[in-house]
Amino acid sequence: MKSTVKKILTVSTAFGIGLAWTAAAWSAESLDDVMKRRGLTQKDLLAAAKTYTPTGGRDEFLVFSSGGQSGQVLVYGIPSMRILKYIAVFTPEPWQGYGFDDESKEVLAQGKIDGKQLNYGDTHHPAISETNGEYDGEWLFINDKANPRVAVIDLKDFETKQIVVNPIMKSEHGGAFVTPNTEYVIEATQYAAPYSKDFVPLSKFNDEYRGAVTYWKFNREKGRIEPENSFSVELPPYSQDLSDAGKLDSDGWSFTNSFCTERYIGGIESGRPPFEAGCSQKDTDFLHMINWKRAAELVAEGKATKINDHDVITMDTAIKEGILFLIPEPKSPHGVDVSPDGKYIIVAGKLDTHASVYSFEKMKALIDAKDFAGTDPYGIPILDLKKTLHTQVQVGLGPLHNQYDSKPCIVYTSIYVDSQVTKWNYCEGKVLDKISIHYNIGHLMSMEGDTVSPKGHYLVSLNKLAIDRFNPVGPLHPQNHQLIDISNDKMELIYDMPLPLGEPHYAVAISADKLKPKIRYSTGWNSRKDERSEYRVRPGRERTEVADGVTHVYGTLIRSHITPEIIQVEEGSTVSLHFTNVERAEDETHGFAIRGFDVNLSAEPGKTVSATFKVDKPGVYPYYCTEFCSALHLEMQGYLLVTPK
Ligand code: CUK
Ligand code: CUA
Repeated sequence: MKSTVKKILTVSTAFGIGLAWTAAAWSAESLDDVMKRRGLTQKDLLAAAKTYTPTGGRDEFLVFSSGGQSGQVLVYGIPSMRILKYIAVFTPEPWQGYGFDDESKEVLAQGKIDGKQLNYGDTHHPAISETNGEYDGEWLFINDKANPRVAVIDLKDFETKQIVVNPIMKSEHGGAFVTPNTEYVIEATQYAAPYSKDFVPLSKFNDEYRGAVTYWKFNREKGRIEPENSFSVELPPYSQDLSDAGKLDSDGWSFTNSFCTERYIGGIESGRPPFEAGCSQKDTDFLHMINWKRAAELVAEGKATKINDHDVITMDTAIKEGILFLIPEPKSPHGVDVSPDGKYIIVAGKLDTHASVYSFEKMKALIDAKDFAGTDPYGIPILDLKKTLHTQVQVGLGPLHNQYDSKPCIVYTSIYVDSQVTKWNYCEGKVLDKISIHYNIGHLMSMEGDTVSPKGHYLVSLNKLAIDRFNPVGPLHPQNHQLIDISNDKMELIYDMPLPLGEPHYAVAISADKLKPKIRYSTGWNSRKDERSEYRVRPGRERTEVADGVTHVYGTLIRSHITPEIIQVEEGSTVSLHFTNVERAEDETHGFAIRGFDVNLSAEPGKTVSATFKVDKPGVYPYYCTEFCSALHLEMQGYLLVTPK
């Protein structure tokens, strides 16, 4: 062995490790042959070299992408664009046992609405926890647009730990965004609705339908949101949209834009035009500016009103205390993105070809001087658009979202209608470069691009349509994530990745070295509660106990036994199986499946998982391990015997 290695080394030193030599030595085909056969250009090769990751190689960045209507989060690497994991969040997912074991069912049950179990979500905006405005790689949050909820995912094990249901919203969109030290996770309404659960006629839209921004208090030590310490600020029934937290200069403030400030409520039957026409009567909508630090103090001072058992700062209080302001923004805005230094807020309006750069300093000066241009129908002070603008730049048709570069003053804006990305300088207000993408870009994402120190290098265009980019797989196409090299003056498209899950909205990318996921759990761990499981058991102590009419089986999983191998109960019993994977080896996950009970467990090393179900009928039910874990994997099985009464 040693001498072979030596020989190769000697040879390569003698001839030089030239490309031609390597290709000739390791493959019958030359690089030229492959290029000819596959019709590749030099440019393609360069792109391949920028993304190809040899076996065992690692990625520089990890991406957490929303999975849209799949209710999940997708994890992939950059630059390889290799998919690494789906994280089940609002949707049951059997591979992870999510929604199939008792522990994770409890998490999903936290997300019940009006007592009803929901089996999906519409995930839009993932947010990584921050310390001093930098991603710290500890937690991930994501919202559910369809059923206003926010989930907490632990980046130690990439598992969903908590779901909180918004107590006052019926529709949301502007979440999840975090404040610079993850004090709060922000969630903003989309379509206004009454806070109460009762019916309120549309004729009372202006008076009783409301928007809001909720500030979910995150307890970092516990790694959980504390609903009891969270609060909301009441907003008018404008359709609120994306939000962002201020940072550095603008820390303490949050920004939420809106559309349809006409408060139009549609109705073709009544002879009125449809929503899209009714919502386009004015030239501008409103950017909401909220002083959340002061708002939190007001709550502590007892100035909030309890609505649905939740602290709400009413508009009247917010106006009186000077924590809520409006600024006109070009019609139908979408993204609102605070610059890395916190000095500027860039808003892109879908119906305007311009992106507007607001100056926080100018906004603050007007507020301090109480220099307002008037109020809205609810008495909220409005700042003058012109007086708050730093500049407006024509970036293309249908600008949506903005992401920042590591180079100062550089921002990238997604251009939906033109299917382009525009690179521009927001300090000087000039366009620098444009690149066409395929097709219909929504969000875009640069590396750590929404933090105080973006990392540059790459940009991903998250496209709504794939059309002809991949082999056809029926009328429902995958989405297309396109990787763009932004390290040079000109943007360069280097990879297309199909995303066969749901519509990706936002995604966030973090330097891979900031993530420190664990390899195994402490033995007997309830991963969803982050504590030792009351059902853990050590090898040799496996047993069955009957308590309160439930047969508890305390079992273990290790190559290549399921202990116990025989479980015998009487028909009509409720069984509660608890399995602890007592492996210490990396990646030795065992599964547990049994016929007919919708039970499918995933027990990663150290984890204790449970399944409780009723056995109605006498019979023989084989069970087995679902992971091909060793040469004796098929022997990892047993029988549940249900005897007649
Ligand atoms: S949204 Cu989908 S492209 Cu929910 Cu952030 Cu803009
Ligand atoms: Cu354990 Cu197969």
